[in-house]
Amino acid sequence: MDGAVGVTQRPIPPGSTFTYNFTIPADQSGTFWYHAHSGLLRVDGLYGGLIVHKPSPKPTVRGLLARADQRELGSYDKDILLLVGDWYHRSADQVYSWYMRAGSFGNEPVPDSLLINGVGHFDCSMAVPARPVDCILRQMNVSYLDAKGDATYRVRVVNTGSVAGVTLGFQNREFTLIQVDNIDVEQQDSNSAGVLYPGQRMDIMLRPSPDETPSSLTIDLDKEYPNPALASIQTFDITNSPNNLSSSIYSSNNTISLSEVATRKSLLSGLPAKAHQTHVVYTKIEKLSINHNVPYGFFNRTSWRPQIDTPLIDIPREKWDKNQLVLSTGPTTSRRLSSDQDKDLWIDLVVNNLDDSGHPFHMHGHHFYILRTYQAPVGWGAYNPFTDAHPPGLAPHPASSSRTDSPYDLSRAQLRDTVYIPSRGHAVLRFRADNPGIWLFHCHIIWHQASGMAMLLQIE
Ligand SMILES: [Cu+2]
Repeated sequence: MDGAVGVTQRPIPPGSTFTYNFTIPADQSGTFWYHAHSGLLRVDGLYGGLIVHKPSPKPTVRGLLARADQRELGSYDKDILLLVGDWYHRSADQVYSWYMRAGSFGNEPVPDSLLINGVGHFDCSMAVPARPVDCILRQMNVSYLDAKGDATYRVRVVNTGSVAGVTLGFQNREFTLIQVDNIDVEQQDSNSAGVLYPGQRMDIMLRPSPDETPSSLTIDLDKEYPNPALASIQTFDITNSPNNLSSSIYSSNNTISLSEVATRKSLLSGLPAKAHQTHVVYTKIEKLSINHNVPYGFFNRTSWRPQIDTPLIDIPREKWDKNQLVLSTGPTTSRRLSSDQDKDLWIDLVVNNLDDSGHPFHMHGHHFYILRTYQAPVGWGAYNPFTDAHPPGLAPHPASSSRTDSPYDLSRAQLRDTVYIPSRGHAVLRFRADNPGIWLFHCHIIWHQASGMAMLLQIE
């Protein structure tokens, strides 16, 4: 019950009720979020946080649930959830109509503003004549982040936005990064971390400020989608401190790069040197004349759209339509070598991004180990392990003649569920196919997802 319309369920009609019933494994906890997976509803605000606490040894005792997390990660005084994302002043349907025409040239619609937990601020005088905003100047006293200076807060950050990555920075406060996409990482101290792309999460422990100096939070929207009318760097006071810090300049030379953060060592121990199966796909936004130069997202030759009304799990495979690109692990009996002692099936998925922009891809149903991401300095940066002797940008392995050695440094693999694949590059993802079903793999930039940048994995 992952909510993927057209794959595992029908859309929930307006005014009706649907109950999601799913079991969370004991080893899965952390910061998640729920959001509509039908059309563009997520953009207009149909989302919220979903926090899973570690099971307590005595779950019947009230209050112990949250404390199980605390014992593991060190104590903290309070949980704070920050749903951070870009925001448009027009409805999602209007924005999408602008994008899905030849005249957009495939340039993604640039956001007008940004929201934290549904609230933002916008300078009315910044609105451009081409896009008038019904705007009233109002002094608001909103506490975006009520984190008093004398306590430690576990701040859970989710990028709930449509297109832009965000970097978070704190002035006069230090934090420890503890989780990325609800997975424990080797802890790191800083006052800034990014880039957090749509769909991704990070958990930090925000420490007390040493001398109760007023502090602030700065959010920096990725410059990939610049809008001259939008202040891409915005500062928010922490607590309703009397000092207005908005004019002060925030800087950090110590920003944690989330794409390089080390997953906690113990979580890498089960990662095998080789996978049983390797699948290779290519993805790109294409403006084809056959589609009147309107941008559509593709995997290989297929642009995904949900099969009308009926989810794939209810349709025999021979009746799936031409918009469904499905990679299948095949029947369980034929999939493993007889010599294989390991009962688990491991899959390598090589995703080549032939596009001029990067894409944050999310896989339903599984976390995956990112063995490698690569961006080509020149050319396409594509990798096909069936035809290429070694991945581009990597020297041939000294012992590659044996063909058993991994070309990847497995000790640096990152366990996540949403990976940013750079432009003209690729990612190699390895995952344990232990969750049977049909799972969507899609770009989390909503305009790309809606225009077809998605495919399916069938785990049998
Ligand atoms: Cu994308």
